[in-house]
Formats: sequence, structure tokens, C-alpha cells
Amino acid sequence: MQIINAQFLKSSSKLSECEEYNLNEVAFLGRSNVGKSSLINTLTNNSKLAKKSQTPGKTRLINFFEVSFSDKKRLIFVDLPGFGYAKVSKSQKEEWNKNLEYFVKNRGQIKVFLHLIDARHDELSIDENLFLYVQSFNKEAKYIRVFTKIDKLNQSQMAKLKNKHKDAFFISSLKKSGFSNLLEFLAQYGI
Ligand SMILES: Nc1nc2c(ncn2[C@@H]2O[C@H](COP(=O)(O)OP(=O)(O)OP(=O)(O)O)[C@@H](O)[C@H]2O)c(=O)[nH]1
Ligand SMILES: [Mg+2]
Repeated sequence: MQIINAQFLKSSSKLSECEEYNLNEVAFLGRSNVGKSSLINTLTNNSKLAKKSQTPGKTRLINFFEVSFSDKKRLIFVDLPGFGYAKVSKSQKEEWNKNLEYFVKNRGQIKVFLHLIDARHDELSIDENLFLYVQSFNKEAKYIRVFTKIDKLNQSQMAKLKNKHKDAFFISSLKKSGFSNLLEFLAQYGI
């Protein structure tokens, strides 16, 4: 399966400003700088689609992208601000967190939560409870862990991680590896 077309639709700062697209949505969640925007660019084979940066906190809005698969089905990717980003004022951070939280809790179109985790740091407390948190308000949507930056691991670290997280996906946007399984999985949600 491939994505044959991808286009930016809209950026919004909060749920009330978001539009309805009548398509299923995939939310890209994870710490700031984990590689959410890079993953969207790699999946869509368009390095300029989602804005990425070496500086954490690049994505500050809720960004919608429509993607079309080779079977003509369509899906929405939602690039979100990272959580845990500290280098803004406290009030700004609280405002973002409130908007982000309200969005993920109340956006019924989200059918898949992709939780991106840096493969080198798979046990951070900030990531630990996300599954339980998502479950607490949305039991229907699928929750999946995606380990990013696997190019930074050696073979034995990689084997250990895969053994520990049997249902997860393992990707590198730098090396463009690990995507075909993830694409097959996501394509199931296209309509
Ligand atoms: N080595 C390596 N670097 C990566 C990979 N994916 C992303 N990066 C780098 O990590 C940095 C952050 O990537 P982004 O995609 O902007 O991260 P983000 O999660 O969208 O960050 P925020 O928008 O701040 O929440 C950039 O410098 C990317 O080039 C990867 O698979 N391997
Ligand atoms: Mg981003």
C-alpha cells in the first residue's frame, strides 16, 4: 500500500475551530521532538508537508492533512503539538495543553492514536500513562505505539525493544525504514 496523494487542509488552535471532514482521523501523539511531523512527511513521501525542526516545540497548532491511498481510500492525519515541551511561558504551556487535551478527548473522528516514543527512551514517565489516559475517554479507538529514531539503536538494543513491545511499530524517518507495515495498518482505516 502507498500514499499517492497528500495535502494540507488546515491548522487550528483548538477543537472549536476545526472542520468536519467525514473521514477517519489518525492522531500523532508524543513528546516534543520525538518525530511526529517527520513521520507524516516520510509516510506521505513529502519532506515539506508537515513542518519539522531540530528545536522542540515546532508544531504549535492542530494540523490536518488528507491522504489518499493507492486503493483510492482516504484518511486524515492530524499532526499535534508535542507534550512536555517546557521552553515556553507557563501560561502558554497551560493553554496548549488544555487545547490539546480537549481536542483528543472530544474529537470523535479519531479512530487511531499513534503514540510516538523515542526508541532510546522507552520508559519515560511522561509516556507511561498515555495508554491508560486515552482508554479513559475513548475505548473504541485503536492505540498503537510507534518507536521512532531506531537508527540510533544497535542490533541488540533493537532486538530487546522488539521483544518487549510485540504489538508496536519501529521506524526511522532518517533511514526511511519500517514504514510498510505501518502504512498497511493505517490503510485499513481509509474510507
Ligand atoms: N535520527 C533520526 N532523527 C529523526 C527521526 N525522526 C525525526 N528526527 C529528527 O528529530 C527532530 C524532531 O523532529 P520533528 O518531526 O520536528 O518532531 P515533532 O515530534 O514533530 O516535534 P514537535 O513538533 O516539537 O512536537 C528533527 O531534527 C528530525 O530531523 C529519525 O527517525 N531518526
Ligand atoms: Mg511537529
